[in-house]
Parts: sequence; structure tokens; C-alpha cells
Amino acid sequence: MLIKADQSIPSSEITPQSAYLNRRRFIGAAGIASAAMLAGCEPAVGSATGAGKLDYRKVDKQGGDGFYTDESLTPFEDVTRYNNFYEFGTDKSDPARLADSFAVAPWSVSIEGEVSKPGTYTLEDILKPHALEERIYRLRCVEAWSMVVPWVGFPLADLIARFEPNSKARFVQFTTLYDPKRLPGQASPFSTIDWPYVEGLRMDEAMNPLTLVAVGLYGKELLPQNGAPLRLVVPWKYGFKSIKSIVKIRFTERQPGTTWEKLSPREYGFYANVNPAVDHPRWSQKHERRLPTSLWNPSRIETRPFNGYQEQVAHLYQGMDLQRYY
Ligand SMILES: Nc1nc2c(c(=O)[nH]1)N[C@H]1C(S)=C(S)[C@@H](COP(=O)(O)O)O[C@H]1N2
Ligand SMILES: [Mo]
Repeated sequence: MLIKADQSIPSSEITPQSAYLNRRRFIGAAGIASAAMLAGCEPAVGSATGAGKLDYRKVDKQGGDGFYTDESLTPFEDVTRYNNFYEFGTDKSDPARLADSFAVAPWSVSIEGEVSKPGTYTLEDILKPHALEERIYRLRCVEAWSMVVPWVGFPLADLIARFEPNSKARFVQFTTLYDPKRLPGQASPFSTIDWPYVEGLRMDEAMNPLTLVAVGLYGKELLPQNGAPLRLVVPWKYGFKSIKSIVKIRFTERQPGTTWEKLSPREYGFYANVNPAVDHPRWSQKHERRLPTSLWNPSRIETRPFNGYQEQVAHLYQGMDLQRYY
């Protein structure tokens, strides 16, 4: 999703950001995590390596709730090696290469804004009451590729309910960790992103049963490149809404700013619902490449409205002009 830094320069003349990236190899704070484990407080989720096995309920294939698809799963290798996580660089291979030593313990999440229970919660506090479940979702990137991922997580609605948002809470904003020492992409002087990465949802979108807080995939804890220790998954929206490595959740009265909209509002909207009828200004959104792909198998399929989740979410946008609110 490389965007033009200067709208007046034709895209053909733009050098990808990645060519400029300062690829400093990052040495993680893994020592902190091992110290915590020695002290006997090994977290259930959030180990330094992120490879731990999870206990979770398998997805109900007959549920008819959108939680399951029988499309072929994208192999683990592709899900964990073809990533967008600009905090680690703009190449698809950067996150897997640079994030392996990223330590996610200790971790905390601050809850702010229009809620009666604000505060800073440890990752354990956040996760403790929630039973984990599997969801098999399509993930459609705005760049016109897609995957099918077996996530493990719990409904965002259940997490939000615990903090008791008040009647002024109409939106919720999410923020990714800001730590340029651990996230080399944030230290790049050539980055056009105003860090930290932020995303947002309308409250009814956040409370929809499809909206997931993911802590794992393929039955194991998230690897750092996929947004450990916890991330959002909003399957009817373009992938950039599914913000990774969350440290802050803020409830607001007004629509919050979001990273890609701030960067290029003409190209990336706040809603970002998957919509084959609204092209990106620089490419069509009518089709997508379903990973894995190869020269012999481009795996080109039609893009579906709301990424195929219209039954579950179309009602949220009744009466809205989706050409205008893209
Ligand atoms: N903090 C943060 N979250 C992010 C991104 C990012 O660069 N930084 N990229 C987004 C984009 S564009 C996509 S397509 C998905 C990719 O998720 P995956 O790498 O787990 O497939 O993460 C999203 N979440
Ligand atoms: Mo994306």
C-alpha cells in the first residue's frame, strides 16, 4: 500500500519507501520476558517467542454466523511471511525477518476516554476472563490480495463491555505500540507515517460479533509479524483496519483519525469496507489474488461486497452512500 508522498509526482516515478529503509537489525528485549518467567509469572499468552499453544474452542462449521468458511486455508508459511506491518518495514518480507526477536512480554493496554472503568490493564488482566475460540475468516488487503486465516481470539464486544462505555462513546480508537528502538520502521527518517499507527471503528462496528480480538492463528500464539500479543481482525473491512500490537483503546464521541486516511484520504477512507464497486484511485478492487499464488496459478477471484460478510454487516450501513463513505 505504498502511497505517493507528493501527489504531483506520477506513481511510476516513486521509489518504494522500502528502498530507503534503514534495515538495522533489532536486538529484542527478550531478557525481560525470561526474567518474568523465572519469577514464576509466565503469562498464559504473551511469551517472548509467540509460538505457545493455545486452548480454544473449535469453530462451529454449521453456525451460519460468518465465523467459518470452507475455502482453502492460506498456509501458515504464507500467513506468517507475507505481511504488512510497516513498523518493521514496508517489504512484505520485512516483518518476518525483523520481528522474530520482538518481545511482547510484559505488555499492557490502556483504556481511555468515555468509559467508567478507564485504566492501564496488564495483558493478563485483558485476557483472563475470555474463553478463546477459533474463527476462519477471509482477510482482504486494500492492495487486492487476500488470505484465509484460522484465527484464535474472542469478540471485541466482550472486552468493550467490561470497561462500561458511557452514552457519549460513539467511536473507538486503537493505537499500536510506539517504540522506535524495537520497531525499526518507526525510526526511519523516510517514513511518511505519523507514528504510532492508529485505527478506529464506529461503536456498532466494534460491537458486531464478527469483530475479533485475535491472540493467535493456526492454534498458536500470534507471531510478532502478525501483531502479537493482540490485534484486531475486522473481516469485512480492508486489512489496514485490523490493527496490530495494540497498547491503547480509547472511546470517543467524535470519529477518530486513522493512519491511512490521514496519509491519503482520497485513497483510504475511515470505513474501508471491502467493496468491488469502489475502485482505489490507482487500481481496481473488482478482483483479488488469493494467497498462495504462483506464476502458474495466479489465483484470481472476484472480490465480494463486504468481503462476503454482507449478511452479517450490511445493515450497519443502511442508507449510507458507500461511494462517498468508502
Ligand atoms: N500497526 C499496524 N497494524 C497493521 C498494519 C501496519 O502496518 N501496522 N498493516 C495492516 C495491513 S495493510 C494489513 S493487510 C494487515 C495484514 O495482517 P497480516 O500481516 O497478519 O496478514 O495488518 C494491518 N495492521
Ligand atoms: Mo493491507
